[in-house]
Amino acid sequence: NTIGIIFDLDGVIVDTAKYHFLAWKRLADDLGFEFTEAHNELLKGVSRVRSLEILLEIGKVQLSEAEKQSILISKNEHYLTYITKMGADEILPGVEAFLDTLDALGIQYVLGSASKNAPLILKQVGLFSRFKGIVDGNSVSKAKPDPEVFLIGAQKLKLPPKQCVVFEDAIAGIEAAKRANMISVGIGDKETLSEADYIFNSFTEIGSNFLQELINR
Ligand code: B16
Ligand code: MG
Repeated sequence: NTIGIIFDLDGVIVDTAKYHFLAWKRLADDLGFEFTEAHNELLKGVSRVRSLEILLEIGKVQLSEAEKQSILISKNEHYLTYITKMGADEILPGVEAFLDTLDALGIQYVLGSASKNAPLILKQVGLFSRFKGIVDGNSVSKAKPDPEVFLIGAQKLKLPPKQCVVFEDAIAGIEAAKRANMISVGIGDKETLSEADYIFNSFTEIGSNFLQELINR
């Protein structure tokens, strides 16, 4: 069976969660409440607008629409100061070797991320041109766990959903893959991602026969 791969970005290809954290924390400091790394877990895989809603719930702060818009702009400005300093050394372990294997086997892959900054980040780390297509926060109207992002990814791969394999680090992303009727591979904590069809701590853990196993499914 021909398979195609859809990669999430943050937490799978690169760890940009630490930069999202620094940017949101600065805003929380300005608003006068504490924002911790544990709180930041709730924002993984979630859209920028929804992230702000969660942040304001944590701080029990209510803002006008205009104030929210201005915070969203500042947040992204802070975030961009970190992103524009990124380089290839921030690609997560095993990712490039895995892409090399996909290329060697002729398996195509696209990006399926909630981030509006996804193209910039991929260019910063030098991976942009390797992807057959990019589906990001600019091209979807419904955020994960809605399957929209991955269904558009399947169209770019020109494959039916059941032949698509999604690599995700967030619970919302695994749920989106399931709702899209795709095979899901969790990258990260076994307990957190227990709903995934397969789970690995990182790409370095993926054995050489795994892709063949997916093809034979
Ligand atoms: P932006 P992913 C997601 O990326 C992040 O995990 C999430 O924390 C962030 O809020 C979202 O992108 C939106 O990012 O502000 O750059 O549009 O995991 O879907 O690749
Ligand atoms: Mg992610």
